[in-house]
Amino acid sequence: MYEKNNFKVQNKHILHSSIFNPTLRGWQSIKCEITPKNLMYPLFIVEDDNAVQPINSMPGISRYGINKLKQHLEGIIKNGLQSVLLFGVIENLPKDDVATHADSPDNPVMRALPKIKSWFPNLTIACDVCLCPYSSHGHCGILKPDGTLDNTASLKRISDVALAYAKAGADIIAPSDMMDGRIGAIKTKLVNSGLQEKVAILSYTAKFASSFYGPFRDAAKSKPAHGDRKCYQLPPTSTGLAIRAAERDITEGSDMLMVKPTMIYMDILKELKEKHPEYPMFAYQVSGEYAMIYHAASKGNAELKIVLMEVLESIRRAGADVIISYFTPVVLEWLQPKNKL
Ligand code: PB1
Repeated sequence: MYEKNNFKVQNKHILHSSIFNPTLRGWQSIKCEITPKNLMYPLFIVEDDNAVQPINSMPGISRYGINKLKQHLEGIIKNGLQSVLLFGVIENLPKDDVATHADSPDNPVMRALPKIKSWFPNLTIACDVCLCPYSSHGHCGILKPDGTLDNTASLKRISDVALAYAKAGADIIAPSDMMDGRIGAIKTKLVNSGLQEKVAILSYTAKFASSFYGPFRDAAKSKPAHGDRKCYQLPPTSTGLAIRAAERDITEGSDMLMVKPTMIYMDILKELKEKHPEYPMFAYQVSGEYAMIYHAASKGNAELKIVLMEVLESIRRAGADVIISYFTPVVLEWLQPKNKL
């Protein structure tokens, strides 16, 4: 206890002694650190092998053809990139009701996998598995004739696609479809193919029917042709379903969990990490979050490096072990010793 201008401050209420220099402040936030292993980089791959297509809705992000991927990734890998998440985008291949080209030999992800593996053997490759980029109706599963979701048919199709990516070289299968039981269906096919020890599953566990996916749907040409995804993505207001989804996916064999989006779902992130501390928890900073931060900075309303590091460290504080972020390349550049804050 000490007197300060006649106001008594209890010794344990003296906080300034813990934060008066960067080292002391750093010790207060060790679990929030951002290092290369805490980042996963989403990548859009198109059919045209020589294409680089800037995405209007996501300034600074492009779709890449296979022949442009190596050059794009080399510098980022030199800066420490450890993992990527691949999304295929088709423009000329036909889209049909069963998403035939989700796993056809012409699929850009199917063709890119062996090449990326040979170029960068130490890079961990996750593949998003979903039907929406390849289906004529733009939904994430197979539909019944009445236009509602056929969960059973969807499980078969999605697990087939997952197995195809696994056989083509994927290290991680990341099903973003949100069908009930897809983790079990995928795990069963991996086990039956003898791949259960070589391919991990990263479940999009608590993935909400968010309004923050617009730029991605533009980038991946994956907007639903009719209706919305509220019958299979979680209601933004439901914590209970997020908890149940985590229990379900863990029971069915998922190796890692995810919450998506992030900034407005930090309560869910914290709750699921506290309930399942033994599972790596991923947080997907989605396209709408990317665009929001990017435009705020480009309009001069925020200093990108300071705002983005605050956002990423806060996502870590809330419980994320890995953040899936389109900003990964620029953050890895900032983390280089020559550029340390
Ligand atoms: O960055 C993003 O917005 C991610 C969008 C995400 C990709 N996994 C899905 C959201 C959606 O479009 O509904 C794609 C669904 N398979």
